[in-house]
Amino acid sequence: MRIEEAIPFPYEFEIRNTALVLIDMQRDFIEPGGFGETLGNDVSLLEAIVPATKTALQAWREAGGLVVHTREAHKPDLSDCPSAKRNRGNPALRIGDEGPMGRILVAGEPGNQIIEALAPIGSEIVIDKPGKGAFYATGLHELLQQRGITHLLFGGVTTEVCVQTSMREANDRGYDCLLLEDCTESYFPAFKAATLDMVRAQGGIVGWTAPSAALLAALRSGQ
Ligand code: C5J
Repeated sequence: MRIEEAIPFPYEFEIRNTALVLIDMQRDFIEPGGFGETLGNDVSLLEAIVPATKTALQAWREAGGLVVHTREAHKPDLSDCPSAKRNRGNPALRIGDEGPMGRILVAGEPGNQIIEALAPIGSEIVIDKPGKGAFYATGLHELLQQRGITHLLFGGVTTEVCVQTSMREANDRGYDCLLLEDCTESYFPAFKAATLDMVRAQGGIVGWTAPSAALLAALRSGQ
């Protein structure tokens, strides 16, 4: 398969060697009334990517592609949360505190669940990650290697934090990565734009970007 419109040049992949990785589409970041909103963020920016992401996810499932979901999630005893992460900025609500949707960024809490529209199904991989990157302190690389995955399509939030970190980690591990432009978002539009530019600069130093419509077209045409 080939995504002709990909920047900085066409992206080639085989479905059997490619996974769709959706980063941290969890309620606390995306839904009104969650942790993201308590921090003063406009979550409607993030909510806006849900329809395109859902369409891409459904098409990828129908094509038989592997799906990976991640959540930024700590153990209930916070043993995997460095104090530097918990205390930085002296926030009113810290990781592990009781927030509007349960304990902030703690596995198993209501706010830590992936939003209903994109909920994992069947044998899709779900990774709870204590860091920003999906490869740090998780078994993701090994799981992908076991399945012969060499290419990753990324979506999720936020573009410049967990998505970009995960893409850079993947790049260093040898994956060819493409970021779906309309399936990722930031609370800061300028940061999203800068990240897309950074990823594809210098001949795709981190990878490629493309609109999800280009992926859908490739899947439809089978080429
Ligand atoms: C993610 C964050 N998922 N912004 N987390 O990007 O802290």
